[in-house]
Amino acid sequence: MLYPQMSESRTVISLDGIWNFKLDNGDGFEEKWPERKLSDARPMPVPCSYNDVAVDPEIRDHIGWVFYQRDFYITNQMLMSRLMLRFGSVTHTARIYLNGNLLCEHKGGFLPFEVRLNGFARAGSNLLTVAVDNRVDNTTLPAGRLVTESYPKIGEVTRDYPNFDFYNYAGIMRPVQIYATPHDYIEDISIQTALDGEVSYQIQCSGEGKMLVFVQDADGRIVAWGDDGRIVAWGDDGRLKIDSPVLWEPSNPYLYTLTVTFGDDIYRQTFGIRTVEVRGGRFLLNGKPFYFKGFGKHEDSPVHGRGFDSAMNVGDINLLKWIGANSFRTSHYPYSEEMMMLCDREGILVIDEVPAVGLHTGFTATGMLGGEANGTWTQMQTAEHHQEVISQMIARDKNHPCVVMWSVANEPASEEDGAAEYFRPLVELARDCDPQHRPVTIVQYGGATPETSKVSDFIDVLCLNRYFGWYSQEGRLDLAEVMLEDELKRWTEKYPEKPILFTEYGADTISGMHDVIPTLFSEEYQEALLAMYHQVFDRFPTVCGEQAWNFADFATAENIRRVQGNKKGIFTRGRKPKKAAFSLKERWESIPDFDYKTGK
Ligand code: GCB
Repeated sequence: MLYPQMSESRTVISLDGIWNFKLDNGDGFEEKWPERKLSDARPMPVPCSYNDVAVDPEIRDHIGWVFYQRDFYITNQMLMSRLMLRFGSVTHTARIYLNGNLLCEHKGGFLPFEVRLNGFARAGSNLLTVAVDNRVDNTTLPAGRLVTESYPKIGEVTRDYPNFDFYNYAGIMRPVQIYATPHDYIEDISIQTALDGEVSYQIQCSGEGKMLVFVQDADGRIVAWGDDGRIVAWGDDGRLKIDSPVLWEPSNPYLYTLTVTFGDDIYRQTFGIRTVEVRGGRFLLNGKPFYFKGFGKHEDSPVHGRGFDSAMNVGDINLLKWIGANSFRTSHYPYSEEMMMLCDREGILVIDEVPAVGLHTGFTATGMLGGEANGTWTQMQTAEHHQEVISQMIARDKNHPCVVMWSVANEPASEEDGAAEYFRPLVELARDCDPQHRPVTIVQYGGATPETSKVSDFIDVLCLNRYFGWYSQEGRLDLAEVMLEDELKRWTEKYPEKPILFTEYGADTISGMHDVIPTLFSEEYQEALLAMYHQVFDRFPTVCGEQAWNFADFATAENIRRVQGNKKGIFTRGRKPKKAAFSLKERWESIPDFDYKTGK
């Protein structure tokens, strides 16, 4: 799926700004709210989560539908083009209405979708209404539990328990755009590269036209020509060769641009020349053993919630560079397309994760769940939607050089009966969807050991989230260390050919809380715990990286394990460093991106 872009043939108009907003009173659809101006509406920024801006518990904790609305003008001339309305993401379910007519419904809160406006939009004023539902249950990703309970005096109360440890922010979270293209247009582009400069491309078009393809380097010089002026219908495949290619690497994220002209349409797709491969227990970038240094992150900040915020994104990338990191995981959902483009440009490697979190009926991280052990794969009704989000994420992100691995889930019940049957087809799907054949992983929690995991045989990299010294052996780093080392030994004995990446390890830490003896929640304990993990990682050659949990403190649902959110950040929610940030900086600045453990 192509990102909307201005070119000689394309126009993009932003619909971001202040929209009207209203909670559904339960009758919004029956009363046909999309047909007229919302009465008693309040202002709501787009893009943004609605929860924190409203300063109103009724809105923050609302369960179910809300309505957004705005009008916009269209000219006669615009109607002559192919006109699309595109949402970067609406969390979690959206119904889009134009002038009262339902245009489309979309499920899944973290990926873009678009709908054609021709035939529905009219010259002049148009009324756009977006209804948004934030409910999560055993059919959604992420998964949750909708529970109705009865209370004395109050009666029935419905609560929606997220089966995941981040606040269930909702709304129109990413940019909304209208874009226009010619009627015969470029629909999709896929690019694959090799280290010798060979570039293969597949172009999908709608209609018929003259095709012209060429590549420019970062200074705009044309360095390779592909097809030159043939008439093609519906698409084209080809190969071209760039002499003396400059490779994309974290220290030099060099980008080329493939320009495609098809009839009157022009689209420019950036790409980097790099390869990714897993071989002999190593993760290879451009054929060299790479060491991941970084974090699991969240799209999370005060006021915006999970809403797109380019200042926050650029600031976070700069903090990653300050601390010596070279990578992050998009825990626990695909991040904005704008963030992916930034990582391409800034040389940050990304593990791209679908929103498959909460696939564990026995999971208790929110302190409120708990369920049937071994019941996950009979209770969850997510398999079909899981396929959708995998193929949509890969279709969206396949050309990004920054993306080096796909994560098909975070901490599912991979030790339970039925896990292999559930996941094997999904891992195969991810492999089939990706023209670049990146490695595929499933991030596994402590309950899935080398002995119990039912998915480790068919994933490429063992991604482990471990909390020895926090959720177990709390306060006893000596015990935590032997447990961690023992488990790592067992993983490496069973899977000597698979690299191991630590995708989570950490401790809740209250910024400003200090102690001479490193006690739980103190800045000193966080620092000591990370140092202990690092010593153990350094004893194992197939540990190919460390991504601490979390980059910054973040909001979660209310529960007794969380004090105004999860405090495992190395930075506070306002991005101030805790003590551990300085020791991480020292360590990571001394670890090279390549050949850390090969002694070269
Ligand atoms: C995990 C989850 C992550 C939580 C973290 C924690 O294993 O993957 O979403 O936030 O633990 O801090 O408990």
